[in-house]
Amino acid sequence: MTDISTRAREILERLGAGNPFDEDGELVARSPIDGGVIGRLRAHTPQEAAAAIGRAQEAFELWRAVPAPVRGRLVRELGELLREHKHDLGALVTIEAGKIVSEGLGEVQEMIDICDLAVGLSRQLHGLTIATERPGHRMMEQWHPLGVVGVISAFNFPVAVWSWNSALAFVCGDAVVWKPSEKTLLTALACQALIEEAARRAGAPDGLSQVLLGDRAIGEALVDDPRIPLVSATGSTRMGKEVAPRVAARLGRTLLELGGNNAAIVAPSADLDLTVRGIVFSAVGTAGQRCTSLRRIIVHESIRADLVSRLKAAYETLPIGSPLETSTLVGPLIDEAAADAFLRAIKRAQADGGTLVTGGTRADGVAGGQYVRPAIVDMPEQTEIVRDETFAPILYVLGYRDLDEAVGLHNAVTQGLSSSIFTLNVREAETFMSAAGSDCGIANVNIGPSGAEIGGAFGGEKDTGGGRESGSDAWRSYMRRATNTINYSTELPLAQGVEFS
Ligand code: UN1
Repeated sequence: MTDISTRAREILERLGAGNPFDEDGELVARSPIDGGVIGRLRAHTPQEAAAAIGRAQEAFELWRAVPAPVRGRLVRELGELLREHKHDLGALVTIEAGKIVSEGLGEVQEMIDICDLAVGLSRQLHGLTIATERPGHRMMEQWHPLGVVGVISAFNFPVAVWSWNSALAFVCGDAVVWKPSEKTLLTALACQALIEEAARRAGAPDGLSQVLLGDRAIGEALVDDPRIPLVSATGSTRMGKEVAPRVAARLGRTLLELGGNNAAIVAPSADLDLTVRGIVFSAVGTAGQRCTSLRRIIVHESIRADLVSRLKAAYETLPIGSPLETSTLVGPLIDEAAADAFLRAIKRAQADGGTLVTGGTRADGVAGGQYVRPAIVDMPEQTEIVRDETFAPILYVLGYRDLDEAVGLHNAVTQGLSSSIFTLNVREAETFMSAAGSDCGIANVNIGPSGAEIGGAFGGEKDTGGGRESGSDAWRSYMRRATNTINYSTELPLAQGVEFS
């Protein structure tokens, strides 16, 4: 057994997940750090999935009767456990997803943050009172628990995305059945162990949170089950385009977070030191494997050469290697397919006339892992490969002459998750954030497109799915709205002036 495998097993033990391994299991838990096997796990069958949904449904019926502020206790306990185990869970994220130590810890912090938000929210699930046209009447809205929420999540945020959905779903009175990525099974089991402990402490019903390990068949079990009114799915646009019509065919709801191909406009007035730091974090953080990763720079021609040379210099000092080393800034890609896609995309960009400024090759790292040098490719125009999302650290550079052209290039892709502009010019900043500017769900000024905090609603437009998770009023997706009209008079006036006597 490798050191990494031993370490993962020790962490699972400490987090209360025991020894979940089964030598005959169909699923393989690996670490992208060295590509090594940590252990095998058994997949759930579709029959087991159906039974789990049934148990979640029963738990939901008990849970929805618990007052929301009391439900908040479950999430408070989860937040406490996450604080206590932040170091271990963060390390497991590093081992299983390949994130550097700081980003593994950051992901757990994001979970703690959403728990804090959800606990407060448990006392703030509010509806409106609306003026009625009828005397002696009152009209109002109530938000009720929705049911069992199906969560399908991706490898790149293996624990935070579950928590964004679950923390809100639990305070909203729902149950959650989760299908994590097949690439991040252990972090999912760790979260499940923590939420089960939180449920014991809070006296929440058994079965409120379930995790189902498996492939497509398990995803389909969630997508097609009429007992699941909401499927929240994070992953590729291709996956979302399969999930959405199937859930819609049974008139279920979806909340989709699909891919991204995010850009930053760099205007002539930009503070270039700050801009370079913002760009490098967003383009290279998580080895370019965030939905929010920066993949396109649209820079004013007057500063293009200067920006590119500063970025090249910064890229060439990036420490690449094992994400367990605290000095590393670029860890491995998740698997060989990701590295192949990276190398293929660079070849295509070069064939389109792009100039490889730096990187774009395999890098030394830990034997068995897929390490690459983050790439900058200066492009003559926004060709198809630039408009495609390659989930890897490639940064395409495009030039512009006026802001209209920049916004045009910015919006000329099918994706619409996150975006940013670097400028000290208030007209440009406000134009970029206006309705005529960025068409994304997130539009930032003087920070990159990644690294959103949980207080805002998170999600995108167009091919990125239209869903909104985490902060603001995203909680409403996890509840159903009832409009109530109450007559406290002795008359029965009808709306719209209808007479019926
Ligand atoms: C994702 O990549 O799926 O804004 C989520 C960010 C993180 C979340 C990214 N807070 O980069």
